[in-house]
Amino acid sequence: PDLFESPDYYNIDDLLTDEHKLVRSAARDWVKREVSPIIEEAAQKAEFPKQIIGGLAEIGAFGPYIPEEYGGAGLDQIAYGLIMQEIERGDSGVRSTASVQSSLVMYPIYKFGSEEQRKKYLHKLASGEFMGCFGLTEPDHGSNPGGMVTNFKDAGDHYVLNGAKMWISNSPFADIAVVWAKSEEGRIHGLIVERGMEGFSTPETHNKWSLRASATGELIFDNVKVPKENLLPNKSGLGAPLMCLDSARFGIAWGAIGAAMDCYDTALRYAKERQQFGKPIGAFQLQQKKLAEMITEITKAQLLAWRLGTLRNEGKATSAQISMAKRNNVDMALKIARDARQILGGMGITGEYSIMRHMMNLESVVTYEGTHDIHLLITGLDITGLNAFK
Ligand code: TGC
Ligand code: FAD
Repeated sequence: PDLFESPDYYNIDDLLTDEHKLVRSAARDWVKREVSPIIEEAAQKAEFPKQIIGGLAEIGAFGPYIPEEYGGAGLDQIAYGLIMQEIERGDSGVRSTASVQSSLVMYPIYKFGSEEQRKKYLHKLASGEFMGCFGLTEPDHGSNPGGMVTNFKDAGDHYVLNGAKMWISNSPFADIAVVWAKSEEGRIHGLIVERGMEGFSTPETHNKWSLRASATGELIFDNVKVPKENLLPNKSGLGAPLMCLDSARFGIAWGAIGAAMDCYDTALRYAKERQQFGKPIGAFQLQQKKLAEMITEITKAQLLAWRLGTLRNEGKATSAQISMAKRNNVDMALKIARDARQILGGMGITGEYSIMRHMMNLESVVTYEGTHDIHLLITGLDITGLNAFK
């Protein structure tokens, strides 16, 4: 059965292949069945619902575009985007787990790893037997990861890793961490650090008001001995983690549309049913303005994401184009969540509806993977050639 019930104001479905629609239906069906019924309670309790890991693997959310020979789903970029959209319709925190596993853990191992590393980790990550996390951000280096101080020294048959990472999605339960650290020469490299290595700990970050169903923590390295074969050999420099971010940011540009669609769907239905002053609140111009602007912005975001997907499929999307879509689409979703919350009045602040959870989640999404400001500066640099960062 065609499970698609969602805004498609510009018939964007006509731009999708049958495979895209099939992948989307499977993801949407799974989110409805397995995520929507449990996610509110998980968020209220601030617990990552580990029971959904197997389902995420089954819908191809772990490594959608990683080739099948390495356990991935072997899909194209638009299918990857649609899976992220459907997951984030459920919850941005669940999408975070999938983004990190796919684009920040599997992708660097696939792209920069040795054949042995690919064979050792990728199948297990695709099936969810192993969960991963990505350590770039540090307490004193967020928007400016190039300033990182985490470092490793050559100690003969192994490296010795020291430093700390902060705000790391999945860290409290991850089996492996892809960690970015500087060599003695000051060059950034990726290292695979495994849970259980002596001196490696992952304390959880508590009391978040956002992404409560996603576990966030630190990565602390106190003279951790990392075997030399755990260094990703095929790319170094800040460009390596930034390539991972390009892939994750692309997925987020699609994911945010899912959160926005869920808020819009909920607000539209509510506005048609809720009566005040003798008529549905959807009959008042002020509420129609909100709803009409929402569908306009969702439609623009869908077109941006679809076009970016075709460019990524052709290997032609630039990082700056990805920044524009991430920034626009997350900002769009956050504004829609805020307006949708108002349409629901007092009901909008309760856990009976998903809107307030989306709104709080999106406050993280607008900050992680490059803040709203940073992505604007990337566009600014791209169009002027003048660097306003430093
Ligand atoms: P800059 O001098 O511009 O660049 C350093 C080197 O990297 C190259 N490069 C890229 N390469 C590949 N892809 C890209 N997108 C690239 N962007 C730049 C560049 O050519 C250069 O190469 P080389 O050979 O000349 O050395 O670097 P910068 O230090 O000025 O910083 C640039 C800036 C600010 C844009 C960048 O650092 C940045 O994007 N900052 C934001 C940090 C960020 O996004 N952190 C995210 C952490 S992970 C996360 O949040 C996960 S959330 C969980 C989830 O996804 O759900
Ligand atoms: P800062 O860099 O200190 O920025 C603070 C403010 O200053 C922002 O408004 C920013 O836009 C502004 N600013 C900074 N520099 C400039 C400038 N040059 N010009 C103008 N304004 C500027 N990181 C990981 O590595 N892995 C993860 O899995 C991960 N998961 C995360 C999960 C959550 C829930 C959160 C909240 C964050 C996560 N992050 C992760 C970290 C995230 O990427 C950083 O929070 C983000 O890059 C911003 O860094 P910061 O928080 O240090 O803010």
